[in-house]
Amino acid sequence: MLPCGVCDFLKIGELFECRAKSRVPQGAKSVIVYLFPYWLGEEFYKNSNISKYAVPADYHIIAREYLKKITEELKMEYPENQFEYFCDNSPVNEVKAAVLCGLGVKGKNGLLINEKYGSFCFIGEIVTDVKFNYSVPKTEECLNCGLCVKMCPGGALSGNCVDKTKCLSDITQRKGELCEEHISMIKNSGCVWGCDICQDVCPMNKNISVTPVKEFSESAVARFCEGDSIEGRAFSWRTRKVIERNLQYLKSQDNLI
Ligand code: B12
Repeated sequence: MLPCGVCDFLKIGELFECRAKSRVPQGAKSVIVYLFPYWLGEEFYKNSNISKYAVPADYHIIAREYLKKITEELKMEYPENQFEYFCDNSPVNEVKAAVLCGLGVKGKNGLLINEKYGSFCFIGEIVTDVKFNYSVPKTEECLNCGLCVKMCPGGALSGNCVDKTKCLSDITQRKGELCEEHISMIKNSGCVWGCDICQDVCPMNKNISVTPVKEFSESAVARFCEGDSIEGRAFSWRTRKVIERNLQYLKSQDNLI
């Protein structure tokens, strides 16, 4: 069973500007948030050169399949009401929504940390005009150890927010040639897509459970090599050019590729 909770839509606050915003139901009252854990176990990532979130098949596709099915069932039960599902490309601040739904705490790295699955969870949600019973948010906070802030390679974390311009995950996704500083950040990380450093150092990610989502474990590929297919992978939206450019940066220093 996927971890799930409900929060008051009005508590989400300002919605992100995006195309999906127009799909939010009029008079929305509840956000039903689901977590899609993706941790596969330490062993799995030993030789990996991509971020853990990009190891399984594209989560957008898998999470949306689950959300679509749940939405259809809800529509059958509440034929007079509206239900719309979102994942990532969403007007909803998903970390905030998951916190409000009692699904975990927000770490200093800006991510939702669930008690059982750590921060290695994707977030998806259904917005509806039905008023369901709201879940109770956690009263605890993250451990406040500050390791994520300290170890972030770009100094992107301040403890309150993420400076996207300095976040290595964002840097790996940019198009065109990168500056020397950013190239060396990629080389040092040994990772050609995304970044997990702020999650890997988090003590709340120790002894977490592996994913119950079989679509993630069955599709997992821990490495990206030159010429590999990008179809159905989390990095495909950025085209092969970007990830292969990063691969060349690593190759040029004979790093792990
Ligand atoms: C844009 C984006 C990025 C950008 C910018 C990130 C950022 N935080 O700004 C980049 C490309 C850098 C990125 C990177 C990553 N991302 Co991203 N990203 C998003 C996206 C699409 C929007 C986030 C956003 O713009 N936030 C805006 C800022 C201002 O919000 P904020 O800093 O979190 O919060 C402010 C307020 O909302 C408020 N607030 C926040 N929470 C709460 C809670 C309560 C109760 C209250 C009252 C207030 C409050 O206070 C904050 C300060 O003003 C979300 C999906 C979504 N729709 O939410 C995924 C999402 C956050 N990303 C996700 C992932 C997996 C990642 C990576 C781990 C991928 C990787 N391994 O490389 C990294 C992690 C880097 C990091 N430490 O953030 C997951 C996170 C899952 C989780 N467990 O939390 C999400 C939710 C996508 C998903 N559907 O699963 N991401």
